[in-house]
Amino acid sequence: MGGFPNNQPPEEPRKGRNMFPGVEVKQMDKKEIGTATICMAILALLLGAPLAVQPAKGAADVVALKTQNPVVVDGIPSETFWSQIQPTVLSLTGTTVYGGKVTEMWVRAAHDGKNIYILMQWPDTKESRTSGPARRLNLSTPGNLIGQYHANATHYYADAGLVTWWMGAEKPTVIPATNNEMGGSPTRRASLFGWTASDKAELWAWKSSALDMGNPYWPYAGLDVGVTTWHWGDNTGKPYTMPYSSAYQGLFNSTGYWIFGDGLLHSKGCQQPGTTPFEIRARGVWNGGMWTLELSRPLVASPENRPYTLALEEGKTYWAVFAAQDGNKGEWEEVASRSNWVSVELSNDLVPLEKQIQDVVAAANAASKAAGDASKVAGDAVKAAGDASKVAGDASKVAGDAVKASESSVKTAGEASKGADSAAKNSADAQKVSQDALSAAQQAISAAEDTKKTAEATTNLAYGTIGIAIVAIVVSVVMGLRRRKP
Ligand SMILES: [Ca+2]
Ligand SMILES: [Ca+2]
Repeated sequence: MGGFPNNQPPEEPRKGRNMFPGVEVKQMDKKEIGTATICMAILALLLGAPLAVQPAKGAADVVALKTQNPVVVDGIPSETFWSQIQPTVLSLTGTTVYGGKVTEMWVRAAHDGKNIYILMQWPDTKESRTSGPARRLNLSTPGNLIGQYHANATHYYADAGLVTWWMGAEKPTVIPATNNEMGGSPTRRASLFGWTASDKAELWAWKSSALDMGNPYWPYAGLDVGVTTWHWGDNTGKPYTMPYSSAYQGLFNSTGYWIFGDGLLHSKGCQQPGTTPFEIRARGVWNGGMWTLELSRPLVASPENRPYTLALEEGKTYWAVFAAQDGNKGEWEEVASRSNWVSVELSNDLVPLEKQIQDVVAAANAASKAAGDASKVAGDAVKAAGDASKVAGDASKVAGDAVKASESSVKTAGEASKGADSAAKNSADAQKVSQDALSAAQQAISAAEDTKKTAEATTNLAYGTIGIAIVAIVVSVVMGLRRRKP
């Protein structure tokens, strides 16, 4: 186990030692860290190296910065953004006097607007991925508050990591609780820790056993390797497969504990019918004395799980407990190592490197836009010049046309002038012709008048002749008549 060649976890931590060179470590309840941080900052400035991690803007203990890069929940923090996020070092204490085997934990958080990602790392000298039967000691203790489990080199329990999300709006005042043995009866510890029925929490419980193994080990079920059927609830005996490594998820208060996915596993709590399992993706890798666990969950659960889960929202702060169990040292079920309540903010800020890239891209886009604008202005200028040229061309054409028209006019005028001269000459000729004609006409008239006179004279002469003839005829007749008278 633990054979993940790509995983290069830091060396086993020592108290007060920064496991992440170059990354500023935030440690709760340790005033000296402030001085150390300043020293690191000064050192970084002196070395000319940019600070890899910006101080969190908010006052939250854990600030989940935003990433736009893909995340693989594989227990390997190879995503660049993880190295950009400030780990918070938590001091852990036992949930019973037999707990507290894990004394410190490094927690980082991120989100991408759709899912939250948690990276938990804690020292553990021996990897355990199987659980022997629970051998609980001191059973006379009410609620097993000081419960103890038998463990030795051959009998031990699965190592585990857990997160409790407080579902109330205000900071909780109850004692942190963090395992799947909550609720169920008045003797269980949630009620002994001051929890009431209205104090609710969502629990993510990752165990290094079957749930973690995912491909290529699936299909399998529950917490037992090789089990391929549901073995609790209505689906008992039916086969199911598990799509990926997971943690199990539940809701608890002082009265009970409900695990999502009816029939997923056998639990001392209750199964919650109608809920969907496997909304928590989780994968843990043990290497070199260190567990590295990545977990993720959608910010808003599926509709059927929503009534039992905390709806996470960017920009808001929540309260959580982080815990681990070293099964080799008898930590199991209610015996664990846990933090105090820790505030977790889902920040609007990108991780520093992505912010820098975003700023550079924004600057490049602005420059590109400015260049585009300049290009457009230049284009407009060219177009305006073209328009001006066209106008000038048109003007030139108009001018040319005008010249041409003018020339044509001149020509026309010349021709007109010539025509006028010709006309004048013609007119003069015509006048002469007309005068000649008039003269001829007058002569003709005169001749005609002479002819008329002659004709009149002839006519008169004729009339005279006719008169004479008539007189002659009358005389003849009269004479003739006289001769005939006897
Ligand atoms: Ca990863
Ligand atoms: Ca262990």
